[in-house]
Amino acid sequence: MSFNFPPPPPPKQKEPPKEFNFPTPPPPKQKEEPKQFNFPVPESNEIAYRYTSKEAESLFSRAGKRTFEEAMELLSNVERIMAGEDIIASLQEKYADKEKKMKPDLNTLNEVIRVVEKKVANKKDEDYFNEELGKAEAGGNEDKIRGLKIALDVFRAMTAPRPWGEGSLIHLPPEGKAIAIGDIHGHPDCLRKILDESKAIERIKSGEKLFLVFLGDYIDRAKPADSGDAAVLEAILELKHRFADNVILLMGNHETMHVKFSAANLEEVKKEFDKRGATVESEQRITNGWIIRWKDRETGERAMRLALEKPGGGVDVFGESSSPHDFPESMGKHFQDKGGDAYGRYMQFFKTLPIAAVSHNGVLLLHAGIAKGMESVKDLVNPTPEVEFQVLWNDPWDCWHLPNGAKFALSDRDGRRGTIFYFSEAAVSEFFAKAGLKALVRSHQQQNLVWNLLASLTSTDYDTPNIAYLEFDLKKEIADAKDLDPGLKEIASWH
Ligand SMILES: [Mn+2]
Repeated sequence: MSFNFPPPPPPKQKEPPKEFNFPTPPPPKQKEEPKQFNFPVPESNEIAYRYTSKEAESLFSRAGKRTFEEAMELLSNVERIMAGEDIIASLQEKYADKEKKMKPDLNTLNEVIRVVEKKVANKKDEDYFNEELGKAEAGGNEDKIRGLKIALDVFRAMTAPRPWGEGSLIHLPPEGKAIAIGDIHGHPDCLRKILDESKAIERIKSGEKLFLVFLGDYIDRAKPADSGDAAVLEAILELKHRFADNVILLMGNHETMHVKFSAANLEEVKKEFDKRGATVESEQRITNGWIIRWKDRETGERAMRLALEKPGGGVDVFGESSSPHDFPESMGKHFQDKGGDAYGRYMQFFKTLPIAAVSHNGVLLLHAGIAKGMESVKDLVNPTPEVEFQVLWNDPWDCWHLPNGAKFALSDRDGRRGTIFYFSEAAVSEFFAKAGLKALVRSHQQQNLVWNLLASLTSTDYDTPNIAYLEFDLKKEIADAKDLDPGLKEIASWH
């Protein structure tokens, strides 16, 4: 993949305020500097783009079209796989049909697995199976050929380097390629274009060691509003179900936000609203949570944002028209009377998502940013609520260098003063030196940029799939983020 954009003009360097009132700097004004992010964006994806990937097409043929029961069954299957029920289960699923046809020498898949396990234990290599397969082919024994082909597949699957989870942190395999995918936000067309353009499914099916790392924010701000969230969730779940080892789903702030809401106590929620002067008009019970409607939407929205103050323990509230937090509503529109149940089940799932992935060549992938107080990647294994909150919410300071060499500064992004931090190059640099890292890949904002240590992928809720993903090699040694993909250097040159 390469980014063929004209090099953008050099940015306007912002002067730091003369009397910098640390630790509450003014928020960056990204929206007022469109020249920095002047990439060509197709006017309409659906019209401008001709899909070519049959695999992506087939993935989306059912996405968002399942009944409630079908969607929840898919979710349960994925939960089972993610709970560590391992490769054997997914192989059994994969070969369920073929197993029925297997006969004499290797007559059940379980027997194949047992034989392969022995070979793995005895450190036999792939040549053993290739030799046996050669003999069977020479002998023309179709049953044996079929069984050995499956055995070879099983052997490869059991001996291949796989990503592994350590608490909330995923360790990527030491070789292969990774594609980091930024916020999808309920835009199935954007996800489809990414899968189409990268040929990811075809490549995984052909045996390429390719890992898709989704950086979170699958939901909210959907397009179409009534089915986009369901379609994206079903597509990523089907991907995870079919290619459990190749698909990594990280948590974003939108997932955690809804989880926090679904765990909130209604009386506590109302108290938070009262404190902030927002009047609750009505409340509707849904599974594991509530949809609150307030009289004055603006005051309600403000109250909602302020209610996020307490990391890990705060309350979060969603109003009837509370875009960009409209996932409960979109589930209601899509599954009607089952919408609340679907919402509740997805909340259970979101709670289990890891928050970061790390590669052997020093790339750290997460939704938003590094956290104040983090000393090593081990702090992501079982993160404190504060670290987890910041990983999902923090932003890079838009000039990258905070005044006076500061590493972190409190942010008041969206009025959430007190818990979100801006981080500077100095912060990343210091953390990377301790942690042995080279590049941070994150998304979370409407900007696409590469600085020396940071690659930020724009959110697809602005219909920009072509710059919302980044492919890189997991083995190649890199010095910094600019080495992740040669095409990115062009973008990097302006800063
Ligand atoms: Mn986000």
